[in-house]
Amino acid sequence: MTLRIGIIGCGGIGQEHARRLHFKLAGAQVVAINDINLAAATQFSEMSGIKARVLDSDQAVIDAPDVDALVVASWGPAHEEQVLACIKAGKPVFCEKPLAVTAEGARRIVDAEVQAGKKLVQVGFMRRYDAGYRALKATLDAGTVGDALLVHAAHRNPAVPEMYVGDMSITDTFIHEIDVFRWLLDDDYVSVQVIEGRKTRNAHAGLHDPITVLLETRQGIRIDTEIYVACRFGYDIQCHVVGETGVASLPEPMSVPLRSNARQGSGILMDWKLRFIDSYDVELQDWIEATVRGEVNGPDAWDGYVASVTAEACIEARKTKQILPIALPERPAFYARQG
Ligand code: NAI
Ligand code: ISE
Repeated sequence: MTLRIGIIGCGGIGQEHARRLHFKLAGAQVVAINDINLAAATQFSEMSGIKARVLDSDQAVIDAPDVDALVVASWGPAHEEQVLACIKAGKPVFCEKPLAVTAEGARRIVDAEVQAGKKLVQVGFMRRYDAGYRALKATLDAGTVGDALLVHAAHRNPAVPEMYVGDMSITDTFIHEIDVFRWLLDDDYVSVQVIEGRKTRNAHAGLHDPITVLLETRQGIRIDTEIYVACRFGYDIQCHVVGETGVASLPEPMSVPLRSNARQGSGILMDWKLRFIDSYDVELQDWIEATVRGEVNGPDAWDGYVASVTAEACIEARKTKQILPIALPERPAFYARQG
């Protein structure tokens, strides 16, 4: 069966997902698209060669009888309403992060899905599909370094645009770590502290950069993460898990080690798209196959909700300069972990 897909939001990542779904991955075809900028959507449909129907509203894509499933890649503030509309229509939806821009909004999605009685929502936390993170998780699950005690991590971007301001280091960037550490450690968070230290002169006026986030999990694991989005030197994702008998680290992306000109070293990527390009492919191929089986296999609405609750706690902790508790309701049976 070919899964017929509607895309809502044809900006940077919407275009990339549309191309990979239509041309690269197996079992899917993009049949309808929408963007609030209809001219841009039309141009994309033609220029990309996808030649999907361009519909004049998000709801028209959701309602289209030949659309089996949706990809929501619009701006974050539009996600909640669009995902709720997909649930109402009974259609599976892959929503880019964040699931919603508030925890309350994400909770409304969880409640609507539970009410509908069927899991339909997957959130675009693609790091769970990255070969490096998967190898690290397999190492931890095998007990190779014993129980995890500490995590030292970093999320470094070379630069961010002027529109990236305020708490986006948390809501746009650190949100990936929030999700991936829960999955990696099979745990949830109980407290958070955010520390603003010396600011780099390379950050623009609206941004305090870098920051450090300290999370504590239910099992007492302490996680420190540096978020440094004007670091200049590269897109650099680090994760080192200290266990009782050793340290397990996220593998570096492949790069040819060089000895040349009296120096030795290897390259660092500059673009997050290149760092995670394979994981987007694996993520969406898995989504296509699970959707055809009528399942949600990846990060679900509950994961999206927990990420939003945690992000809000981080923002409050940053504002108050306090160590704050993270209060999560019990995971509903509807979202019980598989396996
Ligand atoms: P973008 O700004 O390039 O594209 C967003 C598009 O959505 C624009 O074309 C805009 O016109 C359209 N749009 C806005 N509101 C809309 C609405 N109500 N209905 C239809 N279209 C609407 O942004 P980008 O980078 O593509 O990000 C989109 C989403 O994907 C964001 O939530 C972002 O956080 C997420 N993202 C996820 C990444 C990941 O690694 N998983 C990487 C980059 C973005
Ligand atoms: C961007 O929106 C993403 O989602 C990337 O994966 C992340 O690394 C980057 O920091 C964000 O700005």
